[in-house]
Amino acid sequence: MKNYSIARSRRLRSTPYTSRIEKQGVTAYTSYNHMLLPAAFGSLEDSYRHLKENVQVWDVAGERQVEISGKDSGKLVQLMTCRDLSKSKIGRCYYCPIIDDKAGIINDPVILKLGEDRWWISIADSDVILFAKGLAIGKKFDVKIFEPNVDILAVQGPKSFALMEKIFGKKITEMKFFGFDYFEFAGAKHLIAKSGWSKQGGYEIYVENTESGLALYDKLFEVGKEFNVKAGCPNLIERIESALLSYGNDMDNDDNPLECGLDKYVNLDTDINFLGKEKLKEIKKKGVTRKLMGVVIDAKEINVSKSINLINGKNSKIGELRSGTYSPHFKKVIGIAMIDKPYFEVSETFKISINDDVFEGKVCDLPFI
Ligand code: THG
Repeated sequence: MKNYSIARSRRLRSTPYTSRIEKQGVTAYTSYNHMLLPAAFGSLEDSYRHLKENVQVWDVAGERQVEISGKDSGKLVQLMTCRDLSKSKIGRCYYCPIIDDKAGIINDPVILKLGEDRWWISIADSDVILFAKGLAIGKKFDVKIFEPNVDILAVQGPKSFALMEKIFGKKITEMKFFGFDYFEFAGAKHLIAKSGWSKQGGYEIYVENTESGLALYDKLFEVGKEFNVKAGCPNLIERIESALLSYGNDMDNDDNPLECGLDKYVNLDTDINFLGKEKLKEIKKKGVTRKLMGVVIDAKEINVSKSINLINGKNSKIGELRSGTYSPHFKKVIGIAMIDKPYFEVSETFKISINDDVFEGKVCDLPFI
């Protein structure tokens, strides 16, 4: 496949870290919230192995924040998500599907409760700010909605704890998963959460003070030498093996959270008010007609740039593959697929065409491991 460069313009925003990662060998970008998101630093498989054993620093500034503050901010945030936030606490992060009135997923952000009347919605790739503003205008809510200058740096991998402890002290290792707190560095306070888009452990630093953030970026690499730190980015192999869902790839506005296995984050039995609640109750009562499942395919490589149909022995379509990669762990191709009823059973078999060759595959549960 021929590769093309990506044309730069104001519309496709750079991040404060772009010049640094370009010196450090970024080889591919994707776009995320109208911003450059690094997609590779050379071989995906080398980066995957490195991430599982060491520590990486990621420029994930594309995970933009939508700040919602004001008297009605709690009401607006709850209106947008099917997860019950009535008992949410300041200093905690919450993974929350945002859905519309038809229960179609708008986004699957991490929501941070900064204060009783102040929230950050750390978004996946869709324009949540427009949805939030539309709702606030329609409902005449007393809120302020804007995109603050926050550029996240993720520190991921098993050695991230030792590296961060060297810079910030023991307190940072005592934080709970999905908790956050503020830590001082080079004259600025940084919000740091124990979170990140890998299952290898680590932190996310929500950089508001760019100058201090860049000094911290350099410090992470200086102190990180002894931990074999490298520049990295969300890794396709690691995230599929870990079954971390990617909005726009694995699910989009035509899917609902129950089809996507996000049941844990759907609360229908409390008296909270959110868009799509009645619709979701109806879907739950009837049962879903398709489900996001894992698949394992007897192949050595795949490149998914659009949905690929999965066909059974009777030539019927049983579903579509939405993401996939070769997995060094399983020594096969693994992927995430939307499988139609009645085929969404573990061990259901199918055929798939990859680069004009036909391969055999099997449906399995998520997560794979
Ligand atoms: N970090 C931050 N913002 C983000 C992402 C992130 N915004 C976009 C995107 N990633 C949102 N998607 C996810 C998906 C999964 C998780 C986080 C963000 C995640 N899930 C945990 C899991 O599946 O084990 C736990 C969730 C829970 O149980 O609360 O971490 O990565 N800032």
